[in-house]
Amino acid sequence: MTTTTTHKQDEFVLEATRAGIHRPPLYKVLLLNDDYTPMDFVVIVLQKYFGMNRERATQVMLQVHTEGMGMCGIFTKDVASTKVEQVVSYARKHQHPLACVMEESE
Ligand code: TYC
Repeated sequence: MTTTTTHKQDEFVLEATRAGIHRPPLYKVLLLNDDYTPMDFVVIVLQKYFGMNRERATQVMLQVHTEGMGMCGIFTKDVASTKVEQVVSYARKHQHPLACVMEESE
């Protein structure tokens, strides 16, 4: 029973390999709260790097502020990594400690 299931899964994996149709692993980009970064600055970051309108950016910023963390979006690895670099670099340029991280999303 277990053997049959495993075998069937292997066949699907092999099929996917041959056809080149893997889903790429996806990564969440998260903003973390801190006590110093101004709220307006976080709203600007969410609009500038994550294409949110002002209303949505304000909602996400307030979620981060009250819950400690919030999601900016889900991206492929390279895109997530670039967003994290851009956000951190922009925050440091303006001397804010804003933290932005990525984590694999199942
Ligand atoms: N907690 C910050 C403040 O009170 C605002 C803030 C929100 C900072 C979201 C970081 O990711 C963040 N000024």
